[in-house]
Amino acid sequence: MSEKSADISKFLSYILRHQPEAIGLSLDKEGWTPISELIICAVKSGHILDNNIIYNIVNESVKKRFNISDDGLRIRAAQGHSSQQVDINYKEKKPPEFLYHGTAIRFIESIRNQGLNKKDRQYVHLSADRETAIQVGSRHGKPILLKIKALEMYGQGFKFYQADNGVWLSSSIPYQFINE
Ligand code: HQG
Repeated sequence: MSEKSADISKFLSYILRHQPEAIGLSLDKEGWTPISELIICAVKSGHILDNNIIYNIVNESVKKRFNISDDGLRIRAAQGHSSQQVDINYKEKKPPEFLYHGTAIRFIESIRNQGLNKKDRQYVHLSADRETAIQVGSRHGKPILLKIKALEMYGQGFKFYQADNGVWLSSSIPYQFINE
């Protein structure tokens, strides 16, 4: 992804996950907003955006960060929200035996005390593969990989969800289900 695309992708993530009101945009409960309105609000606030730019960013995203509706008219972020406007009705799903979470070594003491919390987002984010988890952890500093006993948690009544882009979500992970 070019430098410029990366900036636009970050802008879209910020608006569609966290602060739609920063450009006067509304999202529905499922996180959707009309692409036409996104473009109008973005342009009004000084960001160059059009249909082509949006479609390119969506298609270039290896992580499939954004979904386009079947009719091609609406867009949403697949996961990662903190906006109160959004409460996506993710489908519950039985997880594999283990899921992974990458974090920074500097957080580990606090995680030992509290387990994994969702922090500013609506869910704790987990991945099915170690590589992705390590990459996610590296965003915060020297990474450490945590192995989550997901199926055991599920067996004890904890709920798991999977976003359209494959990212696993759960409300919290008590430390007893975490292997360092
Ligand atoms: C940590 C990206 C101390 C947690 C990624 C993480 C992901 C604690 C940080 C998605 C803690 C929150 C989400 C505790 C959790 N004490 N630290 N008790 N509990 N933490 O960014 O999982 O590229 O909100 O380990 O790919 O890093 O943006 O979550 O380090 O899927 O599309 O608190 O964002 O996607 O950080 O990343 P974040 P995350 P995008």
